[in-house]
Amino acid sequence: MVALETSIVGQGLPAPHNLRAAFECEAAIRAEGGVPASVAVLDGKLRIGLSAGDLERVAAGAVKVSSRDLGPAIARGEVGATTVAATMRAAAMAGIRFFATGGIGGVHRGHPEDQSADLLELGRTPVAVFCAGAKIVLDLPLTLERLESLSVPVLGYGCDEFPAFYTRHSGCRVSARVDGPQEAARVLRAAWDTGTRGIVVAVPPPGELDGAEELAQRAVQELAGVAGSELTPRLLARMAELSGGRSVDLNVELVVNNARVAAQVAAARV
Ligand code: PSU
Ligand code: MN
Repeated sequence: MVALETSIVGQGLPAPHNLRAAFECEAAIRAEGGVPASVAVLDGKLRIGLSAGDLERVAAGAVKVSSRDLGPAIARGEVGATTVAATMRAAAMAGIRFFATGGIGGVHRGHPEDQSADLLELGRTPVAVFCAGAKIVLDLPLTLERLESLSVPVLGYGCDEFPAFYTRHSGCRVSARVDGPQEAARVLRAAWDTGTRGIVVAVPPPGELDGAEELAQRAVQELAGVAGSELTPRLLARMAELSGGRSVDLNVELVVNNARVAAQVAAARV
């Protein structure tokens, strides 16, 4: 089983790309013989495994639900789109160890006090998060320092450099490289057997966004006054505008690629 988050459907991607990404991720997992489990808060419950209709409800409008927001969203009966942090919790509660997303949250550039709850959840919850690294709009060196402090392995899937979501290049190194599903599965098994909790499996994106760093600098500068849970969705939306939609196409491609790789590693016999 491979868990999927829905903040990417509710906040991260514009329609109709958000639902397309969700359906294509589920299809990619099934094509590898896996079972997709998209996660959301619906009808006063934390739901693990969604129907097409459920995903459409999330796409039609949902609040962003990180770990701390689970209680209020469930108790109030809100439609909640779960972030990496909240989805990791849900996956762990259901005994699911594999989870695919686009890119994890991290430490924001120029705002080191703004650290995604994704990092803390990785430090405490035993789930492998397959992602194209962390979003380029973040402070990647600081994000990797935090992950090191939290004892979170950052595995490069066929790469030595930590990917930056819209590009394979960040100038930062991963903590260990793994080549192929078998080796990845063996490393995950050995890490969990020795007390490791969350693990980042960083998969290079299947394409490159030209000028990604320049666009990221511009988006970060323009949104310097925005804080809190709104910031990441606003940065992604601005990257989409500045790139003329090219960041959105790449975002869909990379999250589907991550779902496929997660299913392949989940299926590996070790
Ligand atoms: N990956 C994507 N798009 C997204 C996200 C990840 O391709 O929108 C979401 C994830 O849900 C992640 C969140 O947990 O962005 C980070 O938000 P914050 O920085 O507020 O923790
Ligand atoms: Mn934040």
